[in-house]
Amino acid sequence: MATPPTIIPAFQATLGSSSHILAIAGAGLSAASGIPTFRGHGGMWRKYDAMSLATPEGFHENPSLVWQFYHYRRETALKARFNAAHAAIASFSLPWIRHTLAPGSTFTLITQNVDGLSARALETAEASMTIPESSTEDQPRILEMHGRLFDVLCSSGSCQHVEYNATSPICEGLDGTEEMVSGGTLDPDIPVESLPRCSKCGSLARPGVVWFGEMPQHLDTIDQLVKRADLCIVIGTSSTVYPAAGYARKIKRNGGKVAVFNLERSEGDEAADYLFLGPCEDTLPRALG
Ligand code: BV8
Ligand code: ZN
Repeated sequence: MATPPTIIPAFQATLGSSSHILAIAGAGLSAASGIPTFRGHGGMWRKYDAMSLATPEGFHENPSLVWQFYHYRRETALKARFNAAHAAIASFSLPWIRHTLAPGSTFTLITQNVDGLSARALETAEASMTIPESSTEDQPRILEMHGRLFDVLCSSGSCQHVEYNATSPICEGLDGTEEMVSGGTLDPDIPVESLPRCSKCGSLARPGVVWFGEMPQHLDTIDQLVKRADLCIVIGTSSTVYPAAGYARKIKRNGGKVAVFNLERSEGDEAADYLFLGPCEDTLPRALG
């Protein structure tokens, strides 16, 4: 189903009449930056079993395998640059830009991605212009609900130390393993002593991402924002992981509108009011332009 040319003016008319806009993003938003998605061709879950790597049990079972997987993703994200879709969302997050298309509206990006690229795009957008003092907003511009690759937590359960750590490599023991991991092989025998340690107590550290079975971050804020949203923009996600996958349906049920930006058809997009099929790095800058 091609995207009809009339879709952009129609979508922008809806932007103009929306008061509280939410964007829900997934791995497809970062695909053009060279970050592999989970389920598509070349997707990470194709090569690795998500449920054995992205779970607390998997980490407990074999921290060496899990750390190689996340070290590979850290190194990939460190080399990546945000793309035109990240930049379009970042500009739209700035009220004095957004209000030309959506006067008086509020906006938050809720991202499932842990690569930090949306935050980098937002920092660049904010730094590139002087922020008019009138723009003080009480709503967050971005919520990283599945955590961040560069947050490193103590896994001891008692120390609770968290730090932002973007060093490459994070530790000697993982250095150079990214080549193997990208080929789909993991070395189960990196000794646990050579894995990242908590800088406070020396216990084994873990990546600061939300694993399956763990509580996503910022849920209370997200639930409030979903309740009052009247437009949901769904970008580059298969909409298969909850609770993120349920937000668009909730907003639709509350009488709001839904726009989906995806390379191909995705779960629940038949309920969308606007369906932009194609690479979001092309479609999104045009729709929010
Ligand atoms: C939880 C971080 C308790 C780690 C990830 C109902 C309610 C609540 C929970 C559940 C429920 N039912 C089941 C559950 C449990 C579970 C779950 O959803 N399981 C699934 C398998 C059914 N959920 C959880 O465990 C969550 N926690 O439930 O806590 C609770 C209870 C009640 C209420 C609240 C909480 C925690 C889940 C978090 C897991 N962590 N990531 C890491 O990254 O390693 S999940 C990971 O996969 C992503 O973060 C993302 O969330 C998810 C889905 O991936 P996508 O981003 O969609 O990527 P995917 O590859 O699938 O698709 C890419 C899409 O992009 C495709 O559609 C493709 O066509 C498109 N695309 C590609 N290129 C482009 C493009 N589109 C546009 N342009 C392009 N260029
Ligand atoms: Zn510690």
